[in-house]
Amino acid sequence: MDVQAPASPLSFPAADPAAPVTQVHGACPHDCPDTCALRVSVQNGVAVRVQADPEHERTLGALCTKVSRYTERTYHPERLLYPMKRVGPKGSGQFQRISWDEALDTVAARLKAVAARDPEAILPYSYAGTMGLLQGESMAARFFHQIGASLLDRTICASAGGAALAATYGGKVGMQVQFFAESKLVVIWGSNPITSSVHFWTRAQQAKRADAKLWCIDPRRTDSADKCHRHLALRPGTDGALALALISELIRLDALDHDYIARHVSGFEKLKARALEWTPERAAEACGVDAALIRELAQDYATIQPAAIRLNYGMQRVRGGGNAVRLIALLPCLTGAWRHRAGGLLLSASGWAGRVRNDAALQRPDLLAGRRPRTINMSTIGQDLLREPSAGFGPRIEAVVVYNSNPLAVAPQSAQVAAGFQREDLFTVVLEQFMTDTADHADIVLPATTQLEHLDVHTSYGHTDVLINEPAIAPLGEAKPNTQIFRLLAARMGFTDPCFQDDDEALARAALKGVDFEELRGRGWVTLPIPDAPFAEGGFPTPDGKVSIDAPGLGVPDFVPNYESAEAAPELSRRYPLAMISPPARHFLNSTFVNVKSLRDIEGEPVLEIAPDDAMARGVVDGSLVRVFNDRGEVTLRARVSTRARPGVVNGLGVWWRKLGLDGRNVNELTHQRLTDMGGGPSFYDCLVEVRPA
Ligand SMILES: Nc1nc2c(c(=O)[nH]1)N[C@H]1C(S)=C(S)[C@@H](COP(=O)(O)OP(=O)(O)OC[C@H]3O[C@@H](n4cnc5c(=O)[nH]c(N)nc54)[C@H](O)[C@@H]3O)O[C@H]1N2
Ligand SMILES: Nc1nc2c(c(=O)[nH]1)N[C@H]1C(S)=C(S)[C@@H](COP(=O)(O)OP(=O)(O)OC[C@H]3O[C@@H](n4cnc5c(=O)[nH]c(N)nc54)[C@H](O)[C@@H]3O)O[C@H]1N2
Ligand code: SF4
Ligand SMILES: [Mo]
Repeated sequence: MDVQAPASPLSFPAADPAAPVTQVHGACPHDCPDTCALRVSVQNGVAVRVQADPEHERTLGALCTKVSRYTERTYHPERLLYPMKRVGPKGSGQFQRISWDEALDTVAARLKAVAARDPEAILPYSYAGTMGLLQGESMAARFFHQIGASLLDRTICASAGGAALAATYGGKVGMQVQFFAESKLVVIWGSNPITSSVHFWTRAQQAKRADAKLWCIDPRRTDSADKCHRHLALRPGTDGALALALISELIRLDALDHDYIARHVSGFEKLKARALEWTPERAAEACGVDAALIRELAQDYATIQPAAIRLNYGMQRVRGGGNAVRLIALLPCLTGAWRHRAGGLLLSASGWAGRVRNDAALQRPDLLAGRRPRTINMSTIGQDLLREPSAGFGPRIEAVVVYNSNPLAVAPQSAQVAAGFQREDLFTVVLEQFMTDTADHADIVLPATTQLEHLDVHTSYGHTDVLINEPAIAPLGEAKPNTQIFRLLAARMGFTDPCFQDDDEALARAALKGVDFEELRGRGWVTLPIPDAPFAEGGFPTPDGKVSIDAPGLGVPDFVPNYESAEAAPELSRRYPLAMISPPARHFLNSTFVNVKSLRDIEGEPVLEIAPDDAMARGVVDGSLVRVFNDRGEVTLRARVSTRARPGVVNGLGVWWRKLGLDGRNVNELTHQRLTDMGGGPSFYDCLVEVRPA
């Protein structure tokens, strides 16, 4: 099946090989902790190469395969270049080109009509298609605040872990990534950095060459796990049990830094009582691993210093994700690993940059003028689009404006998401670069620029630099930056506040506080002044400066089994005995790049990895098609019989576009909309299924 975007009548300009080459500072816009600095080479108005900025230390001289092919994405023959209106049924992908005037008038008229009845019936839906502060959430937020539209809780990725870090450390703060190179013990936990954070992986390799021991804690035997000394392949969602057993072993071995705990940790006695109930044997049973392996990890963590944990969001996409992150985050506090700059933990560094971001200036929440619209959780968009008006919920959602996101592919329980977006009475606007599954359901599609065509400012959640992205080329076709689209819509809506006239240059200058904009522009990035070992002497950003174990309103963290597990749902687990996780594919970024043919060719087809014994028991042979199903739906995938899958767990890789899959669906057909224990996040990896030959 191929993408059904209307053929573009415009061919892109060709570079003149004799023309001089200019180089432009860029920043990778993608939702990736590495936030690389780009150097874009331009020849007579055409971007000819996108490379790593060799001077940016964090980028380490190289981009990932995906983004080194960014020009293929920008000049993709299926780029959306004109506004379009839908002429066939929702989801059919039948569209007709219209003028910007017609598109803007149509959208403004419909939004005005809905807002006149109830502004909360309008929902903006966005995520991290671009992480840029301007094209992400600036003019768009102003626009929806002025309307008084429903607010969106952006939970789909990291909110359980984020809430857990905030409860424990007081913010999303952690080690600086470059110091992992000096660690002697590197624990890679719920993370596959060769895929998802290749620049961190380089640091881990540097540490390994300097004789560090590397552990990987992941149900899947990933490429990264293969290259670590030890791999602990636990069942999905059992990280909390493992962390409790590690704490109990640290206590038993007396590997605690009593001085650090006394001065910088509060609530340890209560945790101690709970942890001591978790022998390695008990945790081994919950995690489905050997108790000796848990003992070995505890022994290493107790004795090898400096010890650094690279935690990633993969492990918090389960019911107990928040509790598990809280427990793991305590480990370096109990051993005093934070005393060294190469010790501690990194899940997210975004809290550091949060100190210089001026989100209020960009997003202008004051435009709400005292109104307090309801908040819709983006992870339950399926059920919320289908909800009737009620006292608890408010009005039915009548209009959705999607930008920087592809909910049809990425949101859980796709059957409901699709049914919601297929509602005939729903007015849907999608700002996109491509005709995604979501754009197929739009009434109006508005063409957006890519990173090479617009200005932006970036912070990072994996390092502590801020970057600028200068436009390298003019917008292609009639595409416009998100900021400009919302500016034009604001004018059509009759909004008169002068903030709707701020141009991108003004927004860029307002985006950060305490950062010299000329310096940022001159070099392409600025490094924030963060201490090398930020918590060597405590000073966590909690109210009392201490690590909080018995957090207010939360109590002491505990192991919380998955919603869909033998412990919590024995009957369900008899019918659907396999746990499915759906981690990222290396050559896609969530659902972005699935339509870039050279990258899709590397990934091949949507696969399901299944362990040899599980395959044999079901008559599944390697390379055959399988039907993966549960009570919510089914999806056809290509079976890969492999020890990359542990017994009892199947791995459905990557977020494929539904229409580029094998049966017009993807793995989110099987996931559910129940939320994590903290932060209201989705529990994508808390999902039971059964598998049969197709
Ligand atoms: N190439 C590529 N890079 C990406 C992305 C992508 O899609 N492709 N996604 C980006 C995004 S949005 C994010 S949020 C970041 C971080 O993205 P993450 O989703 O954290 O990605 P990974 O580093 O692949 O780590 C997930 C790992 O967690 C494992 N895992 C699943 N369940 C569990 C569990 O219960 N416990 C433990 N211990 N491990 C578990 C998976 O097998 C997988 O190897 O990466 C970003 N980088
Ligand atoms: N089953 C399963 N589902 C998952 C995950 C998983 O591991 N398993 N991972 C989850 C995670 S961690 C995340 S973060 C979410 C990601 O969910 P999303 O943030 O929705 O990510 P993408 O699928 O990359 O979609 C981003 C879209 O934004 C568009 N875009 C990019 N730049 C711009 C721009 O400047 N303007 C406009 N208008 N559009 C732009 C891209 O073309 C792309 O279609 O998915 C989640 N879904
Ligand atoms: S996706 Fe990540 S590794 Fe690739 S260029 Fe962007 S920031 Fe760098
Ligand atoms: Mo994410």
